Amino acid sequence: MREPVRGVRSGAVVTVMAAALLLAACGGGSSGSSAPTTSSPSRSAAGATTTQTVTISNFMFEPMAASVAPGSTVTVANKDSVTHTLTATGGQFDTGDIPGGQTKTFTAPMKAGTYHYICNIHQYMMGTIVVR
Ligand SMILES: [Cu+2]
Repeated sequence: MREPVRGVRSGAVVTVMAAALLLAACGGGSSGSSAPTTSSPSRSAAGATTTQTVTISNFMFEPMAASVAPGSTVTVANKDSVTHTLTATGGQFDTGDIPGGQTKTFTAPMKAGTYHYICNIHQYMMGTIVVR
């Protein structure tokens, strides 16, 4: 007659553990945000997307308006199969030729402001670097 007793006891232990798990889950949810942010780009106080990388694909810069910290190193990844450049129209920065599939970097200006750039090869390709 021991088996039914053991069955009841182990069932009670499982119930207690489940309750503890529920309590732990509830306790952790009150202060955290609902969306995990580990893989998202960090956000500046102004709400603009802050990035260290500009991607070129399909003859477009992404993001078209990248917010970066003064003097930061910005990586430009060319995902196209043709050569592009990222060249400031005011001459503040220029990656030079980035062959298809390759990556180059440039240094963002130290002075806060909005800097327009183009691809020197395809001058209809445009984007903006916002230093803040
Ligand atoms: Cu281009």
